[in-house]
Amino acid sequence: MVDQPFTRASTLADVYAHPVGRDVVDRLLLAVGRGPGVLTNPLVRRLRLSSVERLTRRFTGPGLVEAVIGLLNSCPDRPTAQQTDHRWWHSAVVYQIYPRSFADSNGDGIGDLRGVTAHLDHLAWLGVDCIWLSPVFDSPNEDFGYDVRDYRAVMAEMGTMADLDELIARSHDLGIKVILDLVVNHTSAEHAWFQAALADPDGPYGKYYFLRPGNPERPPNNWTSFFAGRAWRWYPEAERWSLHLFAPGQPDLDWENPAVRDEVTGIMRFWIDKGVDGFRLDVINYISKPPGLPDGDEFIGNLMGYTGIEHYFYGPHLHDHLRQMRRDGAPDPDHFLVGETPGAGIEMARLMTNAGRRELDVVFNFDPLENPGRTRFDDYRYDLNGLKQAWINQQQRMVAGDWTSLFYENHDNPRMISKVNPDPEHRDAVGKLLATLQLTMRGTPFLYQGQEVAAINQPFTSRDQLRDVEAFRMLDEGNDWGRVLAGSRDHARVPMRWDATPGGGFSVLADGTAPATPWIEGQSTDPGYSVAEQRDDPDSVLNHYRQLIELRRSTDAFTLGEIEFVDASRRDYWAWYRTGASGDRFLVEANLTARRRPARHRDAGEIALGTSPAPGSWLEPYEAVIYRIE
Ligand code: ISL
Ligand code: CA
Repeated sequence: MVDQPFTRASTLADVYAHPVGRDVVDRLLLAVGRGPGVLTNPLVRRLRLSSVERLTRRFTGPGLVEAVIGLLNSCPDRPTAQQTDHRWWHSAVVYQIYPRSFADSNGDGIGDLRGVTAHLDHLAWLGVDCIWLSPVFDSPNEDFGYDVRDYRAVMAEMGTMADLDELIARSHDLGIKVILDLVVNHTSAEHAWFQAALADPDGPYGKYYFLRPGNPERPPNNWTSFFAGRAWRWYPEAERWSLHLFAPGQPDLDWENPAVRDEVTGIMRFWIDKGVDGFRLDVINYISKPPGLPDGDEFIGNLMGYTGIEHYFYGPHLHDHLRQMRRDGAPDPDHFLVGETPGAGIEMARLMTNAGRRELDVVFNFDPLENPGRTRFDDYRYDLNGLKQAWINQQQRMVAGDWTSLFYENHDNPRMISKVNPDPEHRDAVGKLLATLQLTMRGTPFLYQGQEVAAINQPFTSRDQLRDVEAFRMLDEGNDWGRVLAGSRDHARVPMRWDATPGGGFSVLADGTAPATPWIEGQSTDPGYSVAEQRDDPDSVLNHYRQLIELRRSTDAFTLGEIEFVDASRRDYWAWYRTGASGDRFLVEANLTARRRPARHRDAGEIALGTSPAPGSWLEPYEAVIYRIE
């Protein structure tokens, strides 16, 4: 039975019946390019963990089964299913802004808050309901704001607190909510807390972090960083190792310390009192680390790419901490809490977000972003059948009180059009297809700046065109250029293109003087893909996004409406019904490939919105069409 403690005598069926066990098995299968189907085989399900270890010991080593048993026995929680009230964020379209690359109002080549405010009319015109700002707090910018030096001060390059107050007020005037990016798994090493910790490692602030005495030649464990290299930095002045899952300048906070938790909930209340409508919580599933910080299993580390990840991607007190953030930091259910949770699966997501749990509202599940067995550093063509399988699986497992985010892009990932098909001939069709899938699926869509104008990856040719600490550390660690280029976060961080002028209107100075060179330069400047050019073209990707959002707003079918997939087993093709409580009913059908294929529902009803100028008995390459069912 699932509620007995797990032992080596437990079967794979027992493991799979545990929410976290199911996610872990699915994740391990994904990593080796397999789907969950193998767990339907009764012979496989009856296997005891001891047999699994004997069968796989040759290449998994001794630690995998022990790691799974330990993880499952530390997670007693079971999912809830509690109906919830309709909140604004169930129906919202969210737009992520990376302010550094959105718009520069003072000509220093760095995007800023006044630049965002100057373009809120674009977002209101597009029809988005909420903006998520990537970090704007004071930071030395080793990781462009994801290394916070002061949580209650605005980064100098971004502007002033008055500018942020103005942005929030103007957004609210336009009916647009504002959520801020809150990075509290770690701070910058320049944060006053960390400086105080180094000055007095055994004092109160020393306990805010993971500072460990020891031999300067040997870190306390074998964990590696997401930015290449080991996850420890030695500070001779303090004679201490400091844990950093990310860059060396991003020391991890110790959330087992109640003082840290109180600091965070205080920061949340400070920004909510200033009118902020919620937070996107950076790598929030990493905040609970197990006592003793045990070594990571080598096999898991090699498979997942990061040694030690099994110990913290879903730590023992994660839910306690999330519940405290909700209770003490953002108690109003209309304050939207979005968890960035790399590595967390569907069951873990439900345990973090079901309404009955009083933790978060939605999380980002990254699994659909790559095809099974792939990472963003693999240069491959993304097969949209993979998205179809992942989203259908997720939708069919959601119960009352569950909700999900829907996204393809953000400031950490390459552009989805380039992943699906980089052929310029298909750029618009793929852009409109992706827009249709994302904006008619069931969940809260998160658009990333540039996605609405069919932004694509950049043909970077050398390291000096890049700016991202992750890319630099990967190159320094010997990763080849092709891998770094394929997955570089810089693709998504080049300046927004507002018009057809040479600089794309990114830096606009009131007095017309020439602005500074942008902090990073875009390499692809093909005509027709700036906001102004797309706005003027009724057939543009931008106008398709606007029409989709307008259609979404006109009915309850695409927000809270039920979803029912049809022809789900038909490869390269995807169709579903959306039916609102109002009785509004639509059918979406899409061709997931560059090859024409038969349309199957042309007679479903009149076309509410389509991507082909002359819909016939065939679906054109990447054609997506929405029929209104009478
Ligand atoms: O997806 C990942 C690991 O599975 C990483 O690529 C990614 O860094 C991870 O999602 C965490 O990203 C967030 O935290 C980082 C910051 O650099 C990213 O920009 C942020 O989105 C550290 O704060
Ligand atoms: Ca600026």
